[in-house]
Amino acid sequence: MSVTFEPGLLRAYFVAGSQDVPGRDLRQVLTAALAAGITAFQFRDKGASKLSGAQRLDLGRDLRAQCRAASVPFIVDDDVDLALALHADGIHVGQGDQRVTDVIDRIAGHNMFVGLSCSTKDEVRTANQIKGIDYLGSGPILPTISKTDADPVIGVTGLQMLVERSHFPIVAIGGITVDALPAIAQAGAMGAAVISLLTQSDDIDRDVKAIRTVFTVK
Ligand code: TZP
Ligand code: MG
Repeated sequence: MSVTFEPGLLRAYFVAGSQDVPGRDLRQVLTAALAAGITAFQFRDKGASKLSGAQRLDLGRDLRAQCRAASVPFIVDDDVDLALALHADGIHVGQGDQRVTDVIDRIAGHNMFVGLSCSTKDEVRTANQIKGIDYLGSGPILPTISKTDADPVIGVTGLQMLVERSHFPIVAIGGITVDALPAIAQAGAMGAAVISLLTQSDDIDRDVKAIRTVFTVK
């Protein structure tokens, strides 16, 4: 059974790949994050990842199984073949990745939801015309250490501008700290997508609960 999309899934959205937990096992970090109550997980194994294709598939299978057992949606970043192989619930694509319309065509019939990164008004305007998108990811809200080729910081003001124009629910991403959460919610985001807040946390349970407290189901 795959998880169907609903905006509440965006509340506490954990993103990670092997490159985000050097010297550690992502399975263990995900176990803690799931136990703490994340509402979605995106497998984003890229950039400085040292995994081979076979290792990525292996790791992905385990992470996928963990999410399934917790009834939390499992989303794959920017790799349709991997998403299909892992029977992901969703796929997320960036502006520089495969064209979102091609991705939507390829996953037809696979019951997968679609997220698209948008950081400008023009990108949101274009996305609004595309049938098959379920949510947008927007940022970076603040400077990030987790993505070397990140777009310029848009801030909470930029986020609010995108929220006002978007036909889709938006999850905010990039440099998000616990302190930044109230302003992000105020700007109209449905949730926060985070890497380092959780991969570098000394208390994952506390930090996931902090996110969930700010983004309550509307
Ligand atoms: N896309 C825009 S910023 C970013 C991604 C994947 C990285 C987010 O990581 P962090 O550690 O939460 O800033
Ligand atoms: Mg692979």
